[in-house]
Amino acid sequence: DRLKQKSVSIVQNPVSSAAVNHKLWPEIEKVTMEQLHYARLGVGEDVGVWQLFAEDGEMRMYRREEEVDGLVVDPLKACHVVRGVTGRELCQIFFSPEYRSGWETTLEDMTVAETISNDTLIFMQTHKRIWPASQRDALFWSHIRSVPDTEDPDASDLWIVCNHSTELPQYPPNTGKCVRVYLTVCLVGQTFIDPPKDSKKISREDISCKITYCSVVNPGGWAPASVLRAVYKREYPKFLKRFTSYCIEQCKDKPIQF
Ligand code: 6CM
Repeated sequence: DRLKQKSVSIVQNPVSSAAVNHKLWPEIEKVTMEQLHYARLGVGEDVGVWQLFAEDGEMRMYRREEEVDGLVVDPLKACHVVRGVTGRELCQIFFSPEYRSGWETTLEDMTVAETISNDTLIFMQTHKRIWPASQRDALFWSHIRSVPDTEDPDASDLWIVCNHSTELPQYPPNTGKCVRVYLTVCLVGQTFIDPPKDSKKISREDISCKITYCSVVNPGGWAPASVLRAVYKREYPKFLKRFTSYCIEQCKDKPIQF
């Protein structure tokens, strides 16, 4: 029996994604693990100084003012606690195309440009125009996975979705009315379970999820800094509140997915 268990763990240890043979895989692997590390650093342990710009209940949003070639690329980091949902459920909803229009408030259009595997997709999106700048679009791979919590091996697995800009010959940048943005985004969810009262089955009241959302978006071309910063200040809190309440609503009558 011990032998059997050992061979199972050897087989299951390597990343099991069906995307491993894709040419983007080394990049997907590297960027996802880097983002996970970066997300797990507290705002105090991180390099650079974070400035709190929005707060609502347990939600905290921080940014750092940064510019590259005169373009605003302010890194953003947000932490929140969501009750009644798991990290897996939050990440699944953030990743899956069928839910996107239900929570993504800045979206105009979304297409799955390539299905690499069931956990890795390439999305082509157009976003709403911000006056007076040109409309923006984004082409990015999106990867979802669970990883053991190395800091607390007894805790349940962490779930992460990582989105990162890519290129495809079918979708060249800056050819139509849109300017291409370049993004690196991640959402990490860690599930906590309160011991259920009177040894009853775990219910949604006993679970909560700590989430971290990190984002760096390069606008790709001219956009006035003050307008962009004002839009981010309004849109990011709106996004996180809408996204989390959408997840609670979607999950409430369904069996818990750990
Ligand atoms: O992370 C978020 N969404 C993901 C799924 O769509 C994905 C996409 C990120 C795109 C970020 C580009 C935004 C640039 C365009 C901003 C347009 C603002 C329009 C305002 C309309 C009045 O990672 C959530 C992204 C939330 C952005 C606020």
